[in-house]
Amino acid sequence: MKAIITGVTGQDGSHMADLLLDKGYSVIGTARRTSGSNSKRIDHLKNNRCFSIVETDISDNHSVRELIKRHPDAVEFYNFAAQSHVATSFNQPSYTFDMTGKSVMNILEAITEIAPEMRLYQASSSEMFGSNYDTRILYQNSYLNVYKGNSHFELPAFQHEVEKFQNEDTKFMPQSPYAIAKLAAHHSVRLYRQSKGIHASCGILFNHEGPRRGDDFVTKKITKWIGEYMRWLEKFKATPSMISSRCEAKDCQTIFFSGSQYCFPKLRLGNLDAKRDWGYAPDYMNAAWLMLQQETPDDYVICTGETRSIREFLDEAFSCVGISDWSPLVFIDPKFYRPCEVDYLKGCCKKAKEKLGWKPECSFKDMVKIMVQHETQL
Ligand code: NAP
Ligand code: F7E
Repeated sequence: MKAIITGVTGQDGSHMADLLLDKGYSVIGTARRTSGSNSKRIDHLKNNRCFSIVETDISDNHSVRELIKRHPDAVEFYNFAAQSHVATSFNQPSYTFDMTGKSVMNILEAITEIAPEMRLYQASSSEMFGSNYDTRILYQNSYLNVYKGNSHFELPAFQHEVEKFQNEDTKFMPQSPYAIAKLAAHHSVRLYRQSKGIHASCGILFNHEGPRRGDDFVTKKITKWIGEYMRWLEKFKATPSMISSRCEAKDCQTIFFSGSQYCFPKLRLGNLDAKRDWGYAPDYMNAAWLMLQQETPDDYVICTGETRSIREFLDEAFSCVGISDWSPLVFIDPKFYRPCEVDYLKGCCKKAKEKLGWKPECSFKDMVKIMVQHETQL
């Protein structure tokens, strides 16, 4: 069996290549031309005879058609290619719309015309929910009413918990050019599924992380910094407790050793209060594969059902290296605040559990540990 993966040089594409090769597929990965090499996530596959790379830019209609013409026998097509950074999308909105949104039309058209039996996976995103969530009341371990939208309502006066969540029925309310582009692609896939009858499914994936995460995403940025900081301490045979109290000054951007000239830049971050439902990337690729094994194409939310703030991620990550108070090491830089934020994400993947038999395997704690260990052991 043959499959095509766009964006194979990225986090998800590279994990998907590993997963499919393990299952015995032959994999055609696509990469766009760049002036330098960006193949570090797939270097381990370069001698694998079942893996090859084809140069393709998904924003170029001709290039996508040629790809499918050359491999009409591929049974599955996984589209992970995108400008995937939310903050960047505010500075490059049209580019993001073209790459992340409009390009998907090239893929849909080419599959419909050249290989209508080919099954398509589109990487949709929880960012499409933006500022919206639904609410339900948990009472004596069962859910009572579900309230649509994030409007306020009167709570009945008995013992209960109110849970805010997003699932396949939650209305989309995108908060960034990235999310708008993803939503355009999401609806295009639904339309081609309905109007042209192709087998195309969207995975509405919540944030998923791991050592292969891009450097500018918050989890990788934090864990990478921890790795570099620990190596810096090691170089001077120092311990975290030898750090000078000078760095506790709010506007101080550097970390010092007591009484020495050695310094290290603090970890610069933006909004620490946003909440995300973070899972482990390889688990999520399994869900994407399962979607394409179904007889009927459909859209699924993929998540852990747990939500945590960036502060909580910092607590967990620093605790892995024995640091309980990270506040003197972090500098809040307004540059990393977004013009519009997604404050709260917590998914409900009941449909994926029931229909795909999928559930997340790796816990939040283990995922953070894997990321920190990867960075400290480099
Ligand atoms: P990523 O690491 O940023 O990878 C994106 C990939 O797309 C890279 O291989 C990149 O190539 C490629 N690409 C960008 N523009 C392209 C173009 N015009 N033509 C061909 N390839 C292009 O992203 P990821 O975290 O693996 O995410 C994979 C997909 O899932 C993305 O579509 C993302 O938006 C979506 N998603 C991600 C998450 C998450 O939490 N990770 C959640 C929901 C949805 P270069 O190496 O050349 O840059
Ligand atoms: O931000 C806050 C930031 O960039 C997470 C992409 O894969 O997941 C990802 O999008 C949160 C935000 O991911 C910094 O404001 C604070 O609230 O790691 P992120 P994201 O924006 O959630 C979704 C599902 C996708 O689809 C996307 O492709 O962290 N934050 N300080 C920061 N974020 C960054 N990047 N850098 C900071 O310094």
